[in-house]
Parts: sequence; C-alpha cells; structure tokens
Amino acid sequence: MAVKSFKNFIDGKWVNSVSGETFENLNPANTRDCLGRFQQSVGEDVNRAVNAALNAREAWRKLPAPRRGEILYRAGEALIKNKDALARDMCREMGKILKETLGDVQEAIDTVYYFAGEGRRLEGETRPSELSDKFCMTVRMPVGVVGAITPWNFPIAIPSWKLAPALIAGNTVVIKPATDTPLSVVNLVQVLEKAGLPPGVLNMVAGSGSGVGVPIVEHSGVNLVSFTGSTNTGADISSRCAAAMKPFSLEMGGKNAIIVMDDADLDLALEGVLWGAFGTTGQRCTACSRVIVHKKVVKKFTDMLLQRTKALRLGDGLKSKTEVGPLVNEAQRQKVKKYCEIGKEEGARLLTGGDYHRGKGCKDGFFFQPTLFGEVDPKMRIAREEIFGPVLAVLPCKDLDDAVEIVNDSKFGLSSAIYTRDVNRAFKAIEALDTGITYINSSTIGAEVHLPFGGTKGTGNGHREVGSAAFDTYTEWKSVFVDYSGKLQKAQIETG
Ligand code: UN1
Repeated sequence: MAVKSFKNFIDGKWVNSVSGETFENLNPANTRDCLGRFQQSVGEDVNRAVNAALNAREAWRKLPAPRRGEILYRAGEALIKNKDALARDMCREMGKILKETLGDVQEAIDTVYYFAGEGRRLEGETRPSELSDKFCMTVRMPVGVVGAITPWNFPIAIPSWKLAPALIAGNTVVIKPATDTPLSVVNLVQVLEKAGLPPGVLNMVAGSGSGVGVPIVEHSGVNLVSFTGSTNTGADISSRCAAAMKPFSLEMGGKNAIIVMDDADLDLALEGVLWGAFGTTGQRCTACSRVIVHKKVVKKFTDMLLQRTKALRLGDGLKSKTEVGPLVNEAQRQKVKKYCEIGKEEGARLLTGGDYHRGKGCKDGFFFQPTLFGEVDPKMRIAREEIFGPVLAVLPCKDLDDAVEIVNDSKFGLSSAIYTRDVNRAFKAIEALDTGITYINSSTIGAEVHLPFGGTKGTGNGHREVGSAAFDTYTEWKSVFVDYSGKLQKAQIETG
C-alpha cells in the first residue's frame, strides 16, 4: 500500500513544507507499519505560520469569547464522534494500549468542553476604589501569538491542554507536534478546522526541534512559548526565551513517588503502584518510578509487586489482552536499558526485567520488560533521574517523616501519593510533600483537567496547565480604572 503523505496547516490551508522533504512515522509496536510521511519543515514554514497567526489575531480577539466557545463545543462533539478512530491512530503511532488512547481522547474532550464553558466566564475581578465615583476591575487579555511545542506521550490530550485555553482566551497559535506523533495532532487540527476555526487562528508545522521548534521559540512574532517535554529541551527554551524577554511556560520531568505506609490497604496500593509504574509503559511525566514502603511491610509488598510485574502481558496495544505496549522509539529503549545497567552497577537488586522484550509478536517493536529494582538507595541515580520507561525502584523507609524526606529529596516535584488508612498521616503528607499534585490512596497518575496540573522545583517554571490556572499563562491581566467623577482625581494624593 502506498504510504500516505500529510501536510502542514497554515492560514487555513494544508500545504507542503518549502523544504520539499518529509519524514516517516512508524508504529513502535511494529516498525514495518508506516503511518505516513510528514513535512520536514524549516524556518520559512514557521515564518509563514507565524505571519498567518499575526494576521488572524485581531479578528479572533474581537470575536466574543462565547462565540469562540461554540467552536470548541463543536470540536468536542466531533472528538466524541471520532473517538475510536482517533484512539486507534494514536495507538498505532505512539504504542500505548487502546484503553489509554481512548482515555487520551477523552481528556481532550473534557478539556475542550471545560474551556468552551470558560468562554462565558473568563473571570476577572472588581475591586472598590480608593476614590469616589471611580470603578476598578481586572480583565483578561490575550497574549497574542502562542507557540505550542507538544510531546508524544499524550498526543491529543496535551495539545488540547494548550490549544483550548489559548484559543478561548483569544490568542492565535502555531503548534509543533512531536516528531513521534504528528498524526494525532493532524487529526486534532482537522477536528478544529471543521468545527469552524477561521484561517490563521491555528497553524500546525511538523518537523524537528531544530528545524521547527527553535524558529518558533525565536520568532519575534511569537509572544509566548508553551512547552511540554524533556528537561534538556526545556532548559534550552528557557535560555532562548529569557534572552528575548519572552514569557514561557514549561512542563517537564518528574520522579514521582508513592508512599506505602504499614497501615495501608496493600491490595489497593498494589493496583495503584502497578498502574502508576507500568501504565503508558512508564512514559508519563506523572509515572510512579519510586515506591517508598514502610520497613514493616516492604518484604511482603515487594513480593506482591514482583509477582504481578512478571505477569504483565506485553504486546500490540490494539489487542484487547495487552496490558503494556512498547516504548515510543529505539532511542527511548536504549535510554531505559542504560538506566537498568546503571542500577545494577550501583548495587540495586534487579528483581525482574532489565532488558529488551522480544517475545511472540513483539520482535518488530520497541518493547522493554517491566522492571523492578529492590533495595534501592535514595542516592542512586535510578532513584533520582527520570527514566521515562517501565522501571520501578522500591525504597524502604522507617516512618512517615523518613518517607517524606525521600520523596522531597528530588530536583523534580510533579506528583506524589500516599497509601494509608490514617487520616492524620494523610493530612500531614498533603502538607509536607513538595509536589504540585498529591494523591491520597490513589496512584500518581490520573489528574483531572479542571484542576491545575504542574509541579514544583525542576518540573516547571511555576506555571500550571489546565484548570482556571491555565489563564495565568495564556492571558495578561489588565487593570482598568473608570473614573466617572468628571474631575481629575489623584490616587494616593487626594484621599480626604
Ligand atoms: C503527562 O504525564 O505528561 O495525570 C500528563 C495524568 C494525565 C496526564 C499526564 N491526566 O496522568
């Protein structure tokens, strides 16, 4: 079968890159399956996309926000209608299992509905004035042109996290999909196009970080950069934006931990830990990569974990029995393998896994065995660095204080969880855990889109995605003072 070719979306038209070059998008569960060829774009494509976004800005900003919301509602309806097909494409290009790709599309549906509703709110404040006959309020203004650089692990959900709040607030956007998952973004853009977005309001340019990402970040017409992805790329974006005095929002790594106390329901904790560690093949920034277990139950809980980890079924995510899909590409697989070697050299005990998986039906994919390390010390690299794969480290702890100290001894601060039946311990943990998200008696993954998402410390740069907090990124506050006294009143001077 001929391989399909997909174009960029600029100024309401599907167009080829000026480079004339394309790249392949392969199925990570079976690299003989090619999903299509995508544009290997360059700076001039970005330039055209940014110009289209600049030209569309004024009319889009002037369209009343509830009208902009109607477009998002229609996009939500189309996502519901096409959910299965979108999830199947995503499974083929990214590898996570169908139930999870259906969940990814659902997260985008939730997001566009949430922000469509925000079109009738976009709340500001009113404040009393110091002076008579004067009215004070704040309104949210769009930032302008948003450059969105998105990851492959949530190929539709995370683009929707950026597009929906940016668009409802009246911004126009240039989005770069991850090179591993451009099809899902093409699919999402098509949905938004059909829902009625005017030309130029949303533009998509596919290609590499250096070919497309850097030109987006550096373009003087881009007013704000929103990025989700690796810490290294985030650091690079950070210095480029700082030099240009351009606002930017970063969502990066995690080294998320679940604490299992001696009073926990161990069966419940087991399900949460397995889901957190091996769901999405460990490729979530919220994945659980450390489980910190009270010394009284660590032996028992490790045995329970080992048994279930060994039994996980790997395979093509489209098959209903599959529990764990492949890693997204060969580079990720080599990275995960390298960390397993490091763990062994550091003296951690490899309990299961640690290598490529080449079982039946998995020979042509980037599969990796679900891996469990015991007797891990908090100072080891496998306990400190983000691996982004199906590797879980078990660390014993003495008590709650010790557990909290281990969790917080990390340069990241995205998600944390504690399993305990003691309400006092739970609330103490909520207070003490230095992360942007904390779960009680639930895993580290599964955040909901009407609450802020993001982390402390090296996970980000202080911004939050989704929820009403997203507007702190995608809008600028304007303070408005309306003086209806008919005379010159001077604040701080004429007070009596
Ligand atoms: C991510 O891992 O990059 O909370 C996003 C969760 C999902 C989103 C995760 N709702 O796990």
